[in-house]
Amino acid sequence: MRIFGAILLAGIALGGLGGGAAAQDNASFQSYLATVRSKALREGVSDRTLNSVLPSLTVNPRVIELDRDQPGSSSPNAPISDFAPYRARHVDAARIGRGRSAYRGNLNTLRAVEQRYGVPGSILVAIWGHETNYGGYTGDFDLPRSLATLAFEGRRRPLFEGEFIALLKIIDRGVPRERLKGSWAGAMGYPQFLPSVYLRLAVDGDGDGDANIWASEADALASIGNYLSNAGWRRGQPWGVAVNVPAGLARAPLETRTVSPRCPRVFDRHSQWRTIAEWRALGVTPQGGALPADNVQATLLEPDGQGRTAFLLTSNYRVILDYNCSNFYALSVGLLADEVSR
Ligand SMILES: [Ca+2]
Repeated sequence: MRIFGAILLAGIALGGLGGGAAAQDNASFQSYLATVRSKALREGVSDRTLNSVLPSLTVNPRVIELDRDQPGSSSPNAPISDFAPYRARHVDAARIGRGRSAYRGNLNTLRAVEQRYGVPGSILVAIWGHETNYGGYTGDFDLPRSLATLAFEGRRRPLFEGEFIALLKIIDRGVPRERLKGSWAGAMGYPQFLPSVYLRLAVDGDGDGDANIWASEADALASIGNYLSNAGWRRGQPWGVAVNVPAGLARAPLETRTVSPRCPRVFDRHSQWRTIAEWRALGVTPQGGALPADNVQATLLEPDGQGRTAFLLTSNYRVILDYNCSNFYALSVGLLADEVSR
């Protein structure tokens, strides 16, 4: 009953955003933008950029709606589903096929990026495939409007205000405003970089002097390589390998005892680190693929529980988690990469 009451009240509050309320909303949006303006000026954004962008902005109600619909954000204890169905959806024949064409079509670029950053081309392509279906969809929200709206709405203001100011700096660098399209939450271009990530890590891959992650595949792949290298990718090491675990393996002594400061629920599912030699001694065997070298450290993840496919994961797997902190995402990137380069 109390819940029903709360929903009813929320409905009245949202329904009341017409007419005078909307005008008031717009007035407070404009006064919020004035505070952003002075912060941005202090961070070196030019008057010219601020004068051309800020007056053009209005609140985007669709973006607020999407932000409030975010799944999972309110239920940290929701049960974790199985990986197998996710894998079937994300590493399917269509995505593998398109990945192989993307891989073959960009071989020279991928070789150059791999040489420079040490990250295999297949991993770059798999991230590109997961983020935007190899450039098939990159989002068409006007990013200045989306980010200003999210910062104004305030649920995650420090994050989005910072990203909005980063976007203004990108415009200052000479990237045309009309190029700045992306997801409703501010992810941009083929690699879906947030503006702050673009400023730090986007690079020019095709040599024209412009890091155009929206339209140049070479720039996008080089930027993903730079990102992963910066996050600690170890050249020559695999991401991980599918394994069989002996039925009697004692899991309790292997359970992790550390709590990660970053997305703890994701890291909590990994075992303690052991060398591959130690895993072999415990009876863990590869499913088809080869195990990494004996001295490589790896953790064990059994995403669908005991007796199902398990994975030994190296530190490079953690680098993929740095790109997007989800075990299902990182496993599915690794598995797609294996298929793409097969
Ligand atoms: Ca370029």
